[in-house]
Amino acid sequence: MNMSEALNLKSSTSIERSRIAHSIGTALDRFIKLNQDQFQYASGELSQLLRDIALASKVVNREVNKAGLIDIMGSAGSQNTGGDEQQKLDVLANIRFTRALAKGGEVCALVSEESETYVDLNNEGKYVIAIDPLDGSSNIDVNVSIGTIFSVYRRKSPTGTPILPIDILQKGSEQVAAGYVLYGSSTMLVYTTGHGVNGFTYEPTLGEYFLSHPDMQTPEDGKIFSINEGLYNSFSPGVKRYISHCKDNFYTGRYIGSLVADFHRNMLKGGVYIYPATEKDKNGKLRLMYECNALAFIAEQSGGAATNGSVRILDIQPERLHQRTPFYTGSINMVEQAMAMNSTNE
Ligand code: FDP
Repeated sequence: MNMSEALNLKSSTSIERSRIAHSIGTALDRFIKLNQDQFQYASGELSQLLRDIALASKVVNREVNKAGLIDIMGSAGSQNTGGDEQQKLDVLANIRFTRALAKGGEVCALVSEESETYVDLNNEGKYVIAIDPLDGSSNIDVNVSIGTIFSVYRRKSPTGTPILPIDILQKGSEQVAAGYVLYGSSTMLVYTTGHGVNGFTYEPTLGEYFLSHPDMQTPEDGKIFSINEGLYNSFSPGVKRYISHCKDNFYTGRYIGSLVADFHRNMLKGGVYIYPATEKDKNGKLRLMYECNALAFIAEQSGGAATNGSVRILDIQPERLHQRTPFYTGSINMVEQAMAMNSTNE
């Protein structure tokens, strides 16, 4: 009998692996550190910034989970830049993210759905953030999934100088990182730095995100179409044609009305999400800088697509902070088909 047989080492390892300890994915902090070198300007600040966002999202997650138990549901009695009624949790989430990013020091300016102008944070910071702190807010009071969406840009002007419009109004193609947090049946953080998309699930008892969805891929095709059909009468003939195409082919209609949740489901299962121009909103409803750009970057990084119906979202030059855009995103073949039907005249 050799030494390891005598000590029964083999069997103790196999028992531990197979029966006792199910392996869990790499912790987010560790994953960020391990992959820091992928980022061309690697100096640790972007990594720290992503950690700041993750930390703030844990605080927001705690608050979202307490909704109903303490007085944080319902209207805050104010309106945001788009004239939408602000919910208390919208305001709270905005404060949490702004504070975390201000404390971190890596961000010089923050663009948020909840603030009219950009927020000046720290002139020494190298990054600009565009964020929707709590998206899908009309779903807060009814316990339906909501999300946070963020885009990260490198500032163009030298650090230590005042922020310029060129720092803020950057095209989506200039994002250096983007992601979202989905506060759903479990809470997930999904992000990209331009090297694929990875998803992390929050383990509340350990207070940490763990890699659960490595290298996420949007299927090239799908059978789900997500659109607010209540607005059907105000859609263009092209969009109506595409909806008929979906129905003729017995696709499944799924629309939560929380962009992050609809996007996430379609990325996992294959599908298309469309918020088109309507008679009332000629540029659609969604915001280019803090909703569509981040999701477009993630869509492309996972093999999907994102356009405004004719132009790639990431190529649109923003002219205003709160600019809206029609949004078509999801499985590449479905987005292309919807665009083709859009371009055909009545
Ligand atoms: P909400 O107004 O609830 O914040 O971003 C805005 C958004 O939600 C998206 O999350 C959602 O997909 C969309 O609007 C829903 O709009 P409709 O109610 O017009 O369908």
